Amino acid sequence: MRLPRPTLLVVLALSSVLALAACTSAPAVTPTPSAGATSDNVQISARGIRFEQASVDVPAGKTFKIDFDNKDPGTPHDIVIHSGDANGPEVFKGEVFNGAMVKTYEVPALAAGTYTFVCSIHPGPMVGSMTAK
Ligand SMILES: [Cu+2]
Repeated sequence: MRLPRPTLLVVLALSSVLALAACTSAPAVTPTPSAGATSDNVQISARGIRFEQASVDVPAGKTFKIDFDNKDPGTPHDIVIHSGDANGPEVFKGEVFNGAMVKTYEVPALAAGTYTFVCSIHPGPMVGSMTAK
């Protein structure tokens, strides 16, 4: 006995949806709305236990990425962002890693305002200001 034509179409549509779901469920990458916009990444680098940028501007109200270039071989650094000054609430903490190496941090959306970024390993000499606008 043959299936009525509309039923056959539904079965075909369902099976292609399932096939698509099976193909796309594997990657564990978090989807981002602005995928591939690497040129928009904020650039911060560290050399000689100092940040090379005294201040950086970042976009307010949306997630953004920081390319952190640790240029100190064998020396661990990270970037921690505090609201206001360095004693303010921590709003982001990046992974600590040894140089020389570049890692990209994904930072959650920050409200417009002023922030301070520090290295948690060397908070004295490694400090900079960040403006979200
Ligand atoms: Cu450091």
